[in-house]
Amino acid sequence: MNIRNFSIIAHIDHGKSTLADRMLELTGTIEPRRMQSQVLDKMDLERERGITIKMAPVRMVWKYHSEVSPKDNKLPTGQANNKYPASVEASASKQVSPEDEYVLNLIDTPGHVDFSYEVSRALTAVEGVILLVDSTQGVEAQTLSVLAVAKQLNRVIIPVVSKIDAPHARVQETKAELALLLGCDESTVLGASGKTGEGVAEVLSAIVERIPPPVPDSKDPQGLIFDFGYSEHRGIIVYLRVFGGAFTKGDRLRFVAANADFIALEVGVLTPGETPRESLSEGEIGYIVTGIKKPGIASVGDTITSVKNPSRPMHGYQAPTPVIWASVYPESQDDLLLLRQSLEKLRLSDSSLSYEEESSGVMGRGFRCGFLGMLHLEIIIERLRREFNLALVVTQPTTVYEITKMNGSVENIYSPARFPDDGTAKEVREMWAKIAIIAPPEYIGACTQLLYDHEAITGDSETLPDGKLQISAEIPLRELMRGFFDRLKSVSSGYASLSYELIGMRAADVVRLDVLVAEESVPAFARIVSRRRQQTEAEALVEKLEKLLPKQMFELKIQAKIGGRIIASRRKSAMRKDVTGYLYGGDITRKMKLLEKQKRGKKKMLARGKVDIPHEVFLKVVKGGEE
Ligand SMILES: Nc1nc2c(ncn2[C@@H]2O[C@H](COP(=O)(O)OP(=O)(O)OP(=O)(O)O)[C@@H](O)[C@H]2O)c(=O)[nH]1
Ligand SMILES: [Mg+2]
Repeated sequence: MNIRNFSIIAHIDHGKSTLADRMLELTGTIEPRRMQSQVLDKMDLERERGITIKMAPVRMVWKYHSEVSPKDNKLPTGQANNKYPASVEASASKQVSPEDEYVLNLIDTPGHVDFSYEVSRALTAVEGVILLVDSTQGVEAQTLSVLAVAKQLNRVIIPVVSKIDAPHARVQETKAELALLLGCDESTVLGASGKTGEGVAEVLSAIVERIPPPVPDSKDPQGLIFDFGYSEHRGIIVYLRVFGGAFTKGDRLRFVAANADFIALEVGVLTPGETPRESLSEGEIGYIVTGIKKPGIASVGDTITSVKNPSRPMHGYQAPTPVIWASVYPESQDDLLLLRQSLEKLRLSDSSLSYEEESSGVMGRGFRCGFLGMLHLEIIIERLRREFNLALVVTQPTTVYEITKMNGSVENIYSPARFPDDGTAKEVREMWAKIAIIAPPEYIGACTQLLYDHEAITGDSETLPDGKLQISAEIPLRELMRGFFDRLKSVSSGYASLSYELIGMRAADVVRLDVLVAEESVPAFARIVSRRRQQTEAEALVEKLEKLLPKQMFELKIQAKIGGRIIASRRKSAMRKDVTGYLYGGDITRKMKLLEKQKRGKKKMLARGKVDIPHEVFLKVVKGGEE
């Protein structure tokens, strides 16, 4: 069997999934009547938002003819600009016969920065990548960061310029830019349109010619788990790349790290739906149904082998680092068990989700969850709601703070409510990130201002081949998560792009801001804010709450408190419900009675001081994340 394994990587929206559509069509993998746009984006949320969230493996069969191969396949490495020596090599072409059938295993990846963990996992399963650059946009920040991952793993890179049909496409310029970036000859950069299908056959041929076939790593069965899913009936389904031997239905297999055995209930390939096969052999990408229903056994990066002929474990993955945490509580404590089960299940299809149980006085019991970014948080919460029908309260997300107490003990704090506000901390440290922004020169002023507003330390900048500027800076992660992405997009009319990596803990100048509604502290609204912005944050927050909270039967006091002192407050006037409106006629005593009753009711509520804060208000305060 001739096999080529590859992944498509790019900045968000550069056309990966649409290019994959045309490949699936051209190879006859999906019948035309079942074709739809971005067919690999299967989740409702992916389709609604028009973005890929999860990587998607798919197997295609391509009848290769040497005539459709790109004119110039001789890929010299390290030319003129040798800053990015690319591993672009026509290494496979020697082994290609002029006409043959090839199994092409494609893994489509997400472009959003929150999901870069998906990219790094996908790339461990393949020998080469298609690096797409949108010809209407040029190289953007994530282009550089996904390229860096591909280079680190030493993958063969096929540079392709996408959307060549678009009216504003700058095909030649983008090709030149990409060639400079990779240090390769411009003639080796391909062009394709996922809309018209132009150039797609050439890309498929280049995959056959330039990407090397898989080389077996071991004689004994050896598979690397790069993802897994869960089915109510069949338990955990692992997605794996086979690096040695074969896996056959009915085999007794083993998760090496977890040291757990199971029988392969089914093995198969993804086309893109699950298609059972007798076995999966070396070089292939496919799935195995394990029947295991217990959480905590399957993990990405683990090796699968056979019990009879075990192979050595493969080099796995680094565990993902959550960058923000938020508490998730069921609206009704009756749903606590359901929430726990739902999180367990989600964890089985999203290995980057982490959580632990916690309890808070007012909110009851819930879970402290770690996410890879704001979008990841949003997606998980939305999935909990939709797929498990849960009504939830989610607290203001926060980054981690490392607190050194006066007595020298050190504690990591993931929740504002646990952050000391009484001066017991000797030192507070927080995570910082290194970021790269790429933007056209006319937006650099606005970007620099934004960096300043977010407490960043701006570093070098350099001009890229197409005239855009790349600025590097260091910024507290807290400030990056405070709507930085959205603001950057808005100040640059969408032209600036951003990538980031974590660089370590540094001293933080932050304070805890508490919110009181009707004189009662609402821990879910507590947040940790920069001292520099404490007053503006406090004022904006009470103003926002004044707008969002529904009127009560009494005047509602909304206050912000820092270190025991109220620093901002608002009052929301009471609602006056006309309880006598439906009465007509002259019975004045009846009217008086009703009004009296209303007054008593108000008093009672006031005494209880209890305000039911609607779910949407919690959401809006969380989602806005800032004022
Ligand atoms: N004109 C034109 N538009 C395209 C082409 N390919 C994709 N698009 C459009 O570009 C947008 C993004 O396309 P996707 O294929 O979802 O991009 P993606 O790279 O998969 O995005 P993520 O997975 O979220 O990173 C969609 O609106 C597509 O219709 C193309 O070849 N030509
Ligand atoms: Mg996509």
